[in-house]
Amino acid sequence: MPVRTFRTPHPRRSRRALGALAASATAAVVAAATLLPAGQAGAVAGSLRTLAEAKGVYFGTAIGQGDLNNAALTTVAGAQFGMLTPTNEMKWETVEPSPGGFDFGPGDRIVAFGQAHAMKLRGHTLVWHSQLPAWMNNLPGSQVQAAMRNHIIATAGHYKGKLYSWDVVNEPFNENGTFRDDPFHRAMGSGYVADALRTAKAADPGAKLYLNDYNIEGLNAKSDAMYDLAKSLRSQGVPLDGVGFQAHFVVGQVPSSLKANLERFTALGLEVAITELDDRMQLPPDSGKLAQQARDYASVVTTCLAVRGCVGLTQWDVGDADSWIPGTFPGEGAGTMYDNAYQPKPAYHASVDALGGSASNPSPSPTPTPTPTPNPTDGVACAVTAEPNAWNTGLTENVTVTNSGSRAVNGWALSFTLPAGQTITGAWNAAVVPAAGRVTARSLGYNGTIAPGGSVSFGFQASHTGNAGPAGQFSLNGVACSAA
Ligand code: 9MR
Repeated sequence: MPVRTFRTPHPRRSRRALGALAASATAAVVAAATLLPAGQAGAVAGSLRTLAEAKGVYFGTAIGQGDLNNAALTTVAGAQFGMLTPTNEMKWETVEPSPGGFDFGPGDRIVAFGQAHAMKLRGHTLVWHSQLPAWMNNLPGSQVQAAMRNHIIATAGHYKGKLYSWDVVNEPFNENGTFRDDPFHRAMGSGYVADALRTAKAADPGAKLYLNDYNIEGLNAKSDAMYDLAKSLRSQGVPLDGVGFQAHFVVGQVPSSLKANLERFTALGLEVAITELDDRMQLPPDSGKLAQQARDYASVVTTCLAVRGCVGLTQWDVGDADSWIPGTFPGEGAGTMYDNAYQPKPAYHASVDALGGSASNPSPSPTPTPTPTPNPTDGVACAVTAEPNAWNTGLTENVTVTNSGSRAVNGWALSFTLPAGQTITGAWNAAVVPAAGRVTARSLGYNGTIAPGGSVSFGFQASHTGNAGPAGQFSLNGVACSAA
């Protein structure tokens, strides 16, 4: 069967209007949310998130600021997913609509939702041919490099320490593997990619830096081009950490070479991630198409789990009602794991099964997250910054730990003391226990290694009773740290 070409959506095309939700279905979803233990937003036993994290990977979703008003959608997002990508809120036209005029409000709202649900965050995207403001499309070539650097420094700088990763460059290639003719390539040639990565590294040294594209999931001319670029960047020492495979699939057409393709990228020392998964079909859905979709989702999840270096999967949008697909591919849709009323579809149950859960028992005891065994302490030295951001009764705190020792730390446990009255209610980029007093944050599957001179950031939210000061007395794998 010929693989259908993925068409780049028109930037101005409006999203499909959200369908009216069946009141009873909404009530059922909201009722399920009341089962959440107080103060543990996000941690639902047997969820995609919990099962994925038990396997050392994340399972994420994408939402936009308009979605924040949809109770059924946000309930599913907060309960089932542990990673969050803003669909449009960190794109250039939103963030810098006029030269040097920045608006981080929409992106900040997505970050706040993620932090409130103890989710990790993917930044999307710094440099992309689409959703550029007119002034950027019309800029003389001689000014493009400075504008690109300024945009990256301001945007990655604003979110510094808060994001797991950035899609630094999105969709650089045409289908035949040549570079797209966009303002960046026209002004700087292919060197714009390295320039953007180096600039992002300087702005947020702790974020994983990614290139991201669609139709590169299987072995083909476009993925060959991405592979050659990634290999060349790595050999030049350009700070590239990962490649994102968007995975906008058509039912029955998941490429059989997905695993082999991901593995050639991880062999370069890169991490890989499925970043925008959906699996569309001709509407209306029927049981045969939904069964094939379930097999497709299961195979993608299974493949990621089987590839060492595949750090996680993100589904693009939460449910079929908020999906971008029908607005771009008229007559097609139903690409997510949740139907128009945010009820789980066969693809959800198949994904749960693939993650080792039991679809017939929605609340199995989760497998304990494997605890990394810290290596010996000789040669370990560390410096820590801890920056709380408080309001009357709560705070979020970003912590960055730098390995100032002589060798890599593999698997870290950072212990610290919370001021009296502070109680942790959630964390991102680390597992933190207990909730008060002397606590320990442990690395997750994807961020356990800190190279000499390197650093890792994580964070938590906490309630407080008046003392909103930073944590103190940090020690890394048992060795006391200095303040950075
Ligand atoms: O989900 C996004 C949708 O709301 C926008 O209308 C569209 C405009 O281009 O972008 C969608 O997200 C895209 C992502 O940023 C990059 N890969 C393809 C995604 C789906 O079009």
